[in-house]
Amino acid sequence: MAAAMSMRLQGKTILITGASSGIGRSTAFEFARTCPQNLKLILTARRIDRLEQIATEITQELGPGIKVLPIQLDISNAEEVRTFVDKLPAEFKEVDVLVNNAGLVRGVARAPDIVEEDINVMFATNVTGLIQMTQAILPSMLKRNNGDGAGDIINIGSIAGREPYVGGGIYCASKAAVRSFTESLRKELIATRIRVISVDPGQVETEFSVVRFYGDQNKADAVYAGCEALTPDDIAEAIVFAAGRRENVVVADTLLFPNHQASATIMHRKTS
Ligand code: NDP
Ligand code: 8X3
Repeated sequence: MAAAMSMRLQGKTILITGASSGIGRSTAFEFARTCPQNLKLILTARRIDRLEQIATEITQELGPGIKVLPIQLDISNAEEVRTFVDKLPAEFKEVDVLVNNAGLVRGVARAPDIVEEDINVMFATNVTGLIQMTQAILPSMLKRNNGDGAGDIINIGSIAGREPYVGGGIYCASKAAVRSFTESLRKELIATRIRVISVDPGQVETEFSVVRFYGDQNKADAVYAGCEALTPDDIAEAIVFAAGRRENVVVADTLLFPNHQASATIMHRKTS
């Protein structure tokens, strides 16, 4: 299977948003390790220093078969997203796989105490940013294959988009919006060969909770206490698996839990 996947990914250009950390970073490495012979990776996020470091590490580990282009991009900035494709160098312009991964949660406040800035940032990043990036890349995917279209759009949702929980009013709503947009898009593109793929993780230990608690590492650690969360590599494997299927196979919907999790709020915690 690994050899077939590698063959199918050969020569592709993969664009990953939110590649500076967590799931996005792991996805960059997983693509590179799966197809080290010939692949182009466009890595985007706001922290360009991180992206440059990841690009260096990928090149050191896997050699010249992987071309990595780190680009600073704030996906919540509509103007940056709008002008993004035009600024890509010619050899990276034709994106084959878009991994819409950038996203964040801020706070655990409940209505009516949710900070307006947090509401705006979550929707601008998780929803509007994802939609606008998709709209920026889609036209070139639609032109391929004699007008039949080709390419993969992989949207990272969440269990939170399926099951709203207390203290997640805005984040859950944003991920429900991603789920709804993803399903509309798959239906809208049904006459094309573009695959619309959804990967919904449960609990994954990344910088996600540190961001949620505004940098408070102790509060973030408490989220995972007594649990064995998924690693970002676990999600990256699912993403690359989906992109590496035979062209006629669409991994439309995926939900990944760690073994102790059965819903957004049902976790078994070990007390030692
Ligand atoms: P991390 O915080 O580790 O990574 C988030 C990534 O998103 C970073 O690379 C960050 O880069 C990027 N990002 C955030 N805001 C922006 C922005 N405005 N513009 C561009 N990039 C941005 O968290 P995860 O890896 O866990 O999160 C990745 C995705 O997975 C998110 O969509 C999240 O909602 C989803 N998810 C996470 C789960 C978890 O338990 N961890 C579970 C389910 C879903 P930078 O700060 O450099 O811009
Ligand atoms: C992240 C999972 O349940 O912590 O999307 O919100 S959850």
